[in-house]
Amino acid sequence: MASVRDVTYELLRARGMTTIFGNPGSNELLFLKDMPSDFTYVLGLHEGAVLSMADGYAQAAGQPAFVNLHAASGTGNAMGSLTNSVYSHTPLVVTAGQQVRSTIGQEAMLANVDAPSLPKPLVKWSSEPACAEDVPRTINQAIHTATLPAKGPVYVSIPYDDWEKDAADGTEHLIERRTVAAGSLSAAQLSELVETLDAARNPVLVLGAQVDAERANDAAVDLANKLRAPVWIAPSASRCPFPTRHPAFRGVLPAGVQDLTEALDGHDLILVIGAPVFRYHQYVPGRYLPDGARLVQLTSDPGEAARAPMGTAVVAGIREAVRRLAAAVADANRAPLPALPDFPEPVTVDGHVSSDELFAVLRTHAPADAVYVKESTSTSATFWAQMNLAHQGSYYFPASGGLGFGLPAAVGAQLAHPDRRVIGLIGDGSANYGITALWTAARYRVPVVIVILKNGTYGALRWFAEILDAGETPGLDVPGIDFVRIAQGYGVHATSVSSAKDFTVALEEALAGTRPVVIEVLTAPGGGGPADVG
Ligand code: TZD
Ligand code: CA
Repeated sequence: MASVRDVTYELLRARGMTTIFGNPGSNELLFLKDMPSDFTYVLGLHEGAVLSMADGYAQAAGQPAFVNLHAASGTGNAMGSLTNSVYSHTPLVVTAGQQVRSTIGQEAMLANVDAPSLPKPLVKWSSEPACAEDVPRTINQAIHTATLPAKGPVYVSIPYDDWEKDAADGTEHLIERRTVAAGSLSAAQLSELVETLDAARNPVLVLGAQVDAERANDAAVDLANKLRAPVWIAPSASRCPFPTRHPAFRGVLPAGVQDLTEALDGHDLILVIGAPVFRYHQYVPGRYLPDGARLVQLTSDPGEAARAPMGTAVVAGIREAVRRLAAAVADANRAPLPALPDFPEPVTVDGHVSSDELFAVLRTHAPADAVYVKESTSTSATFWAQMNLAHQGSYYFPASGGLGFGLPAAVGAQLAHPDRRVIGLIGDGSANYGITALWTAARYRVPVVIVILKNGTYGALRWFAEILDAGETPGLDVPGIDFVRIAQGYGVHATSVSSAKDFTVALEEALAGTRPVVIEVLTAPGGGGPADVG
């Protein structure tokens, strides 16, 4: 007779989920017992790092990832990271071990009281199966719920005395079960959109993370080419949906209402694809739309469609919708857009590496298909000005603004991408929230390159303090952190540089090797423009 555990592993294998990210406790050991040899358990030392590693892995692999945490305490530690997974629509099946069923009511040590409520309202769905025999079906429901549109994290709490119980009959149906989403545009909806685009005098495209997540990047380029329309990245986007050196590329829209509206001034049609409308950040009230402009949003998330304050929304799968739109629109009768100007000359600062220099070195020395996970919050303007991102899945960013994503997500993305190099660009403030992922990188020989931009301060907060007129508040600086020794302590090779030349050498050395490397770079404060997290 197969046990609940046997069937669960069979199910995970059938769904391609043979990598498990976790940090165990007594409640999880009977799940981990006799783990089949084709499974890999990736141990993280703190649940925030576990969750963000799984998030980076799931996004880079384009498939759901399985997370196993310890009771309420492990879940609680992971919840800051979970806020990012919500807004990046990362399909994560987060499980947590629960105390033995008969002892939960007594609130025995490490019982997870009212477990399904704990991760709400972050997760799409949350459950604790009513009995042991329902565990495999509940996990199957969790996987399908996480992956059906709009994708997102789900949570299942499992009492540990369930694992060795007999499985229910009929599990073969569970293993074979498939769910598919068929939400595409009807012919009438498509032709209405095409008519709207063809009739526009001066349309603009605003693309979001879903374009990259659903691999619609090439279709978006076809659409921009036929429309001869400029393309912006939606504010706060967590992925890069469009090649950044294409003549149509205009950068990332500012995240204040009035600033964003001004950036789109003069356009009569704003077509937003695969993004919320909009994920504003700094409070700069103003008009939501330029005078005379119409906004149409195409999203695979009904929640994004429902909550936008303006415009029309169409809910559909992005990839197919953009492909069909690109095929159906007329070639616009407008002048082609001229090539972008050359990259700006990087500013230099004595004794430091400016962020432009740092990004220019990456552009010229890292592989063209390198994957960047960026959590350096005051360097966004220089990043977009200096980088040349042309490949799908080249850029990941903490979608909710919760720090602690970048470093572990870079490790997770590298695990998912044996064929591409992953480079984490992490601020000296941000690095601390997920630093324990360095140990996982060392332990599993994950050849990720972590660049720590050390300016000794929370640069983004200095920018915010200025626009909020908050003055010199406490808690703005982080001097005296030695990332070389911290990395070495976790078993990761590390070096510190303070010139662009030394950074180039360190980067080339790291990229030539097959082990994880930390490069601490003494960067100059300022110069990066608006903060992209605050
Ligand atoms: N804690 C968490 C979990 N998320 C946050 N977003 C913050 C605190 C607040 N915060 C920001 O939003 S940006 C920032 C903080 C502390 C500074 C990050 O500093 P950094 O990067 O060194 O990583 P810069 O380039 O110096 O800003
Ligand atoms: Ca900093």
